[in-house]
Amino acid sequence: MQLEATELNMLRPLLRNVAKQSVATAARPVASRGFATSASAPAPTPAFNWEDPLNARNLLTEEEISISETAEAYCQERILPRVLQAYRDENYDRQILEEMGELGLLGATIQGYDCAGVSSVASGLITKAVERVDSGYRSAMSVQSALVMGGIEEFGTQEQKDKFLPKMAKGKLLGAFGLTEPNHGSDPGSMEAIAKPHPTKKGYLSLSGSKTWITNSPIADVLLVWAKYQETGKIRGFLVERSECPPGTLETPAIKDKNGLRASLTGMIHLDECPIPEANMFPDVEGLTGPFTCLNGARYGIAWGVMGALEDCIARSRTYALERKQFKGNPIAKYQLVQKKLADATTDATYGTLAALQVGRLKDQGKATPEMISMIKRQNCDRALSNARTLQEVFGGNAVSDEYGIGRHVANLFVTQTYEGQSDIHSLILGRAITGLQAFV
Ligand code: TGC
Ligand code: FAD
Repeated sequence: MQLEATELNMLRPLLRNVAKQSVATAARPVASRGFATSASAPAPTPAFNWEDPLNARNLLTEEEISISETAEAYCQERILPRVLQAYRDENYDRQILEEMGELGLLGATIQGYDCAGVSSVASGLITKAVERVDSGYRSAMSVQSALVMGGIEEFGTQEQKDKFLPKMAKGKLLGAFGLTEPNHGSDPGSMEAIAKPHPTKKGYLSLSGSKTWITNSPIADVLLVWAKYQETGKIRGFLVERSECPPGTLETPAIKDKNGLRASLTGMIHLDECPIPEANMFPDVEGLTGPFTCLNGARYGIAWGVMGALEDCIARSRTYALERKQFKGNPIAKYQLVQKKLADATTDATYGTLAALQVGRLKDQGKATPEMISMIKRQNCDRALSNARTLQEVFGGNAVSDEYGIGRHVANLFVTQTYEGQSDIHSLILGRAITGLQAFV
């Protein structure tokens, strides 16, 4: 199903205009608008809202609420109807990226280059809206926005920014981020990919090596590949343009038959003496600081996103439990064991969202640390996976049917707990920060 051009046009001005206002009024929380009570009339007791139990909405600006609603409307009306078939077919419709680009959802925190320039919290809300539908769609967006566009914005030359960012913001160029190798996943510092001076082409480097489990790689146009620069032995970032690679120097085979994240394309990157212009290397950043800086943005986004997936699991389970009757015609939602599952999951989704929001606010003030991001990435992924798995039980046998959507989230959430630093790796990052003792030596 394709989004009609007219419908996109209705949504697009909203997000872009909202983003502009957002910059002007970001410091004004919605709460400051009122809810004043008169001295004589007692304030009415607010009702409990199971969809936002601690009223996180109260901490958002009006602009953030509008952006969130625009993203939610697009995701629920336009990509949700496509996901079941895409997941069955193990297919990613590239049109989705262009639609997201039209709406200003790609590279949304970047200022300029045709990007929306929204707050980190607004970008988290977009991510949450997308992952409420499917982690795979969020994955494609995260790689494009945080890992590749974020990397170019942070470390690229002016020429690289001008060349790639506007087209990537529109979804016309698709990015991939190659860090993981077949023999080096949690420990990318030991990577083997290497960039040497090209033996025959002046002004070019020769890039060789293999990357694996790379989101978007089979169809990506721009691949940000991290490799050791032979001259110094230090890790550097290289922008590999598929259209410029001579035959046989770049292969990106798909990894098929995945049992999770099936609505996202995953593959390998094989580089065999691929000529890369020196101008396509990031000029200054050396070592793991480069890829990990990009990962800070993507891990932050995942912490928001998985709360969207968990909220969808809660809503689906609640509806099912209210409708499904067992024992004397009672809805199973009446039984305390079922209620406890919903209470646990709702509590974790609420705490996780508030924690991500706090880190987002600190991020915009320049006060967020990588350890904070490790904390929310780990905790939110772990809680989302554990609760989704428990809520799956509410569906009984029907949980096994893909029509109910819960099994898809559970399988996806295993992946979110694994990529961008598996949860135990983030425990070690936190443990190191807490004790001051290095665990990785
Ligand atoms: P370590 O000594 O800790 O650090 C090496 C250098 O990197 C710097 N650094 C950071 N800089 C910015 N942000 C961060 N979060 C940083 N973490 C570390 C650090 O300051 C140091 O700089 P310098 O100047 O001293 O050299 O390195 P280590 O080798 O001991 O690292 C250990 C560990 C566990 C932290 C690290 O290797 C790790 O995080 N492993 C997990 C690997 C990972 O996250 N891979 C992700 C692959 S990409 C992906 O999964 C995308 S999926 C996308 C999708 O589909 O959504
Ligand atoms: P390993 O590093 O082999 O780890 C296996 C297990 O050992 C884990 O549980 C880990 O926690 C544990 N372990 C490892 N070291 C230690 C230690 N010191 N102490 C205790 N436990 C330890 N990568 C990219 O670069 N770009 C992408 O776009 C990308 N997309 C992905 C998409 C999908 C669908 C998947 C599944 C992965 C993707 N990845 C990507 C790769 C991902 O980042 C890695 O799978 C992840 O970092 C873990 O590496 P590994 O699979 O090699 O596991």
